[in-house]
Amino acid sequence: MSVKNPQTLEWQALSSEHHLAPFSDYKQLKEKGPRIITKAAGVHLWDSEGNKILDGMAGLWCVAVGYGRDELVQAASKQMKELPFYNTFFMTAHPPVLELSKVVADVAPAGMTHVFFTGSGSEGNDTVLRMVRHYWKLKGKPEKKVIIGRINGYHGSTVAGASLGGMSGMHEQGDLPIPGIVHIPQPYWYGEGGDMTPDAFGVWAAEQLEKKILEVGVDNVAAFIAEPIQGAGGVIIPPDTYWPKIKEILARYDILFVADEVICGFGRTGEWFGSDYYDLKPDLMTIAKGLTSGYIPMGGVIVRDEVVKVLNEGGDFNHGFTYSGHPVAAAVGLENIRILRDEKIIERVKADTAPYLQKRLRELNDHPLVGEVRGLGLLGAIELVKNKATRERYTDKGVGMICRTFCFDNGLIMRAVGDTMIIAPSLVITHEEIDELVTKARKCLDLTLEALNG
Ligand code: PXG
Repeated sequence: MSVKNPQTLEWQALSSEHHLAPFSDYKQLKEKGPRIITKAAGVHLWDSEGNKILDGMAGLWCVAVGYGRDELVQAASKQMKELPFYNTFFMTAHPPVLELSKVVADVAPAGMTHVFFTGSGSEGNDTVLRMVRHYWKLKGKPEKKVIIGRINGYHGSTVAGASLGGMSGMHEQGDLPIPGIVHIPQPYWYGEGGDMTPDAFGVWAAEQLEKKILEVGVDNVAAFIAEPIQGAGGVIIPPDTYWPKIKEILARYDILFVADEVICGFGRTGEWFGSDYYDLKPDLMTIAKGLTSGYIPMGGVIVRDEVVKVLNEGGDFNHGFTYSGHPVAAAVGLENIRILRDEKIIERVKADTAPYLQKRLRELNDHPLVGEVRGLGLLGAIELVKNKATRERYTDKGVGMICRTFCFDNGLIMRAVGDTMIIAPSLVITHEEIDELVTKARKCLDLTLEALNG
């Protein structure tokens, strides 16, 4: 590979010799070497070759306030000097974790006033599993253990997270899911709706929850977990009928509802949480990513007051992480939420940048490769197909990866989930940057089509 910067090769050699990367094809990574990202500002990244790239994925769905916010650096630095670490176990706490708990409760849906902090979204969902089973035991119903997730849902990569999720590629490795976790179909109309209308398919997909509850037995079911909008699964926006029907079913049965807000939380839909957008009233909400804008790792679970009341009467909860409520992460989280609130970033997404992005993205519908453009808030998906009318795919071509590579080479980061291109830019993206994103996306769609025809 010819490079402009000899250091690129040195770093790539270190990768090959010493680094085991997450979610990567190791053989391919060894052959090609990783692209080295060296700095960032706003919504742009630079690689070690000096290329400037528009980051259409906000890091990995997380850099809500954009790169380069000095206030977050200062908050971390001040906290590191004052108290870089202390734990929150065994009857101790520190100011940042307590202040952040209050601020998260302020922005959370009504009646959800307590937070259990973790180091990541996966740890958040491990906490969910432990907490809901503990809750039902305290309620005198220890047999209520089964958690229902969804096929192609994503809830993290720890053993519990990957089991709650419904990613077949993850289940194949490591003999997952663990016992006590079952899955129902996803509300992915474009991919799986067949001849049904979106509305009819939404009802059908929701009814699968009731079917599963009855199959497992309501006395055995602890909870249902779902992302308001599936992110890693391909920005899957359920038909309008889906969540109302799910809510109806949940109201009929005594089970907990867990909204995994790791992607939807902290403004991505134009509301603070996806649960606000769809009026979901969850009992627990998993959070991470936008909580600290990814500047430092932190996740957690926001818990409804009725659940907390039961936990409060239950003695020891034998669960926690060294870094639960880490003071530096908490200080960054506090400052991040202050920025989101003071600069009215989420209000701007809702009133201005989300409608603009959605309008501009839909212009790509006229492209011969594009079967559907969908999106909501600052989330978007572009389905690549061979035949627009029948939704037929290009089988065995890896069109998504071809397009993703063109994007990478032309200064745009879009993720490919199969043949679905997805975006989730920072919440601070401007109209001009949205224009840049859509222009680059169209160019890369053209290049992909040329490559397929060539
Ligand atoms: N829940 C959801 C909904 C997520 O999107 C997690 C939990 C786990 O969070 P941590 O912090 O443990 O990674 C996530 C994470 C992708 C991709 O390919 C998405 C995630 C992670 C890695 C890759 O889009 N989401």
